[in-house]
Amino acid sequence: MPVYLGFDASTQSLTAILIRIEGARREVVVERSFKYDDELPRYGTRNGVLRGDDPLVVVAPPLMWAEALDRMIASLAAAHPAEMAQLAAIAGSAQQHGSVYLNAEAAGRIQTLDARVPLASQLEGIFARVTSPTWMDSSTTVECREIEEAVGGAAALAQRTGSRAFERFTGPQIRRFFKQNPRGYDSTVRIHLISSFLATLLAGKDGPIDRSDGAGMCLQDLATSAWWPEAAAAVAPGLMARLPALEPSSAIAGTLSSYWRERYGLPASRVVAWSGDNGCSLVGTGLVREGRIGISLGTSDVVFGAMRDLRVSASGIGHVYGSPTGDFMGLTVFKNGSLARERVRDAYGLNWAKFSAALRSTPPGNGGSLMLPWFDPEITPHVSSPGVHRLNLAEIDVAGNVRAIVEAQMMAMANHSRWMGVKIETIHATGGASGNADVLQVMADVFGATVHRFASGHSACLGAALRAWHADALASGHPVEWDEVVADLAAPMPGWAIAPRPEYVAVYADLRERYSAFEKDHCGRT
Ligand code: XUL
Repeated sequence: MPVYLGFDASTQSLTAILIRIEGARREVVVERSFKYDDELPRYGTRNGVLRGDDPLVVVAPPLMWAEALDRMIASLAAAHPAEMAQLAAIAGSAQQHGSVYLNAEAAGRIQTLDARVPLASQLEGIFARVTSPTWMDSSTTVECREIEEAVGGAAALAQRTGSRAFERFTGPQIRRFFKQNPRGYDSTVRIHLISSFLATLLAGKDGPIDRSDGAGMCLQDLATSAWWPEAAAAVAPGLMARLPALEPSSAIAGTLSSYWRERYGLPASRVVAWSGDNGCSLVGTGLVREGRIGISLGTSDVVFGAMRDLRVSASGIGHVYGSPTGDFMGLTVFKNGSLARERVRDAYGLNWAKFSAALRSTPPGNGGSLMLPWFDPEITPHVSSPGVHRLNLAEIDVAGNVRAIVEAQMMAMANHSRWMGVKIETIHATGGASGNADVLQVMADVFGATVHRFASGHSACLGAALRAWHADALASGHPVEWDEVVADLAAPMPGWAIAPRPEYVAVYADLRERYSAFEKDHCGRT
């Protein structure tokens, strides 16, 4: 009975899910998660990241992600030895865009890890840059414009790679590093995404970047799934030689290296290419065909959906990435997600139960009160100077502010995802806040759509475990169709759905227009 392991190295935590597949019987046997701040306090992160004086710079130590992986595998091997002994394949998901810079020593060290010594102490000194820029970083506006200009403009870049240049994308981040620290760039021999870095550690050799996560770099020709040399030249000299191979998401990166087998008594499982969290969430919410959309309410709030044919966002607001299924996926990403909800909760000394009660005690539409919840610089719409703006809303109005932030997030998602061209009738909701039915009721009313949710909010991690199964079956010569892969474990909770209430859908149709105008008043570009 094969067992498959999925990881999700998200912004704030590492999650692992073990699934067992036995004919038509599929089950989640283990689900385990820890926050980096709690488990690994020595790295000094807050919500998984490090911030300095410049609010636009948001980084994290790559060594922390490596140590987290080592600890998680240690705890799984200790607590579930029987299941781990049957491990056929491992795949993973990671926050997108973040990059890891390895020096000339790295490949040799990773290949010859000593099973008697903990991983992190063996990796010290292999990084050409000790902190990695994360997806939350928005310090590269200048580099974005430089890259767009060099390849013939934002529209040309979007047409070829699926997105115009965004501050958090890996290409602009690499360019900024090259400009600010040319010696550091010179000493870099390999630049990985967080996903491919973690796959590399498991396989003990250089892992590929998968075409889904690779689309978040401004460097991949989306139609051919190959690096685009002109974009690489626009980012930094000699970049092509520093990039790993680009492979389909089902590629096998290698076999679990001797470090893991000897240290934790694991079998020679296949290591499948890791991917980005949004591609993995697409699989983990069963959205392998075009039609329905998913909304992930996590550190980032993301509207996403499968796309059969490449359709780029004409307004430049959204993205097209590769889907792990081999098709494409459309996304619109919002930075002020769960951390913004927490800022409001904490500002008024609430817990989640009281936050929900405040939502229930206020009318849909909030009597016309609005908030722009830009606690951090925002991705959609583009806002580089953070600030919270209120209209007809007193800061001391606790319940009004709670409703205002949730409505703002839902209205922004509904308005800015129109480019995806999907008539939204059904939403698959996932991520931490999808456990909150009052938040989902606002979602249903704002979108005018029925909302389904899942037994676990960890859809990216589940998607990674399902990808491990799919890739292992393919590599073994017994491929399983995607519809079959997601049929059971990635199906929404049966008998549970939140329907939109027509009288409030009408209220929001009007309020969405007013929200859009309020937004335009407060940002230069939408
Ligand atoms: C996607 C994005 C975020 C991160 C966070 O483009 O920036 O969703 O992947 O997890």
